[in-house]
Amino acid sequence: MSSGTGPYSARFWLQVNGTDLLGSDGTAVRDLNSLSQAKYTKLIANAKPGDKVWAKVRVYDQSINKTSEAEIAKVIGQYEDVPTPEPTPPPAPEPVPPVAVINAPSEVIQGDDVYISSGSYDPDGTIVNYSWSIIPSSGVVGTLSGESGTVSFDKVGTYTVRLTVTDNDGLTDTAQKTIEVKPAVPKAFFDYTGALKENRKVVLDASGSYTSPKYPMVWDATEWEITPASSGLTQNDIKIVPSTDMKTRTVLFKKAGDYRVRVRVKNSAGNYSDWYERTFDCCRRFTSCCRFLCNDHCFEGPFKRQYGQNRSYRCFLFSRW
Ligand SMILES: [Ca+2]
Repeated sequence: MSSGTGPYSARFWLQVNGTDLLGSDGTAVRDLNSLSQAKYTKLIANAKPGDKVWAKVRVYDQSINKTSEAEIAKVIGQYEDVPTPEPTPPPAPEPVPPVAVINAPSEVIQGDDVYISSGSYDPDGTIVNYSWSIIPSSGVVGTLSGESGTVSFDKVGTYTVRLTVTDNDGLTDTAQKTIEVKPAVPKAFFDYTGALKENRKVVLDASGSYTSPKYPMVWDATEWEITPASSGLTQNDIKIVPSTDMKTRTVLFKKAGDYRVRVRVKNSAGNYSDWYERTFDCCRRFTSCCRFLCNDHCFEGPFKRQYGQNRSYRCFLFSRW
């Protein structure tokens, strides 16, 4: 700044480590209209850190015939190491949640062992936890943990198996599957021993009936129906020997003819079987009996030739064999 009006001139000195770069008298710039034009640029070649730089300027305002000086000294500093910028990492991909899958039958029999497993997977990682539940929990025998397990269902009904899986990112997914539990129904069957003749003892035995090993038969609940099947016969023609063992019945058919026997059994699950039924043909006491499935051709062909046609033969008729 100046209180005068110019014109102005300026003279610059510059030293590096005491050596004049612009001469001992400096370098002048003249006839300036403004002090803002008082500039001089000099490149210091081969400058290095630690070099001492000194500069001075003297300005002159001709209108007021005055001069003013200013000087500055500096040491060239070390270039600071500019750190190499870290490359911008690509954005991390969004973690993908796992997919929960349950492998289980949709229909099972009460009491049967049921194998249930996970078919779950994680598209971008691993599954680190399996959490199972079965609803309702009452009636469920056994537990599921980890990737699989075996359970059984003691009660008939509809159950929901639920699986929540957690992946290594802490993300979860849940699947559920419905299992229909059908009753464990036993199967009735009976056989007999003894001759099927008038007033001869015949033992009917239902011990060949089937039930799941988990639900033993309740033999006391066995139901027998032994009824005449030929016209002319009545219930009085059947004698049932009293017995508390319901697994078997000992009977006498008093008259020749057809009799129908059927049985049904109950197991400890409380389920009854269907009826199992057979029809017997009881012979007269002193007739010979043959034992084979019979049809209209029984008395034809070789049979007739072997035994002659004047003798009376009877066949056992096994209906619903
Ligand atoms: Ca994942």
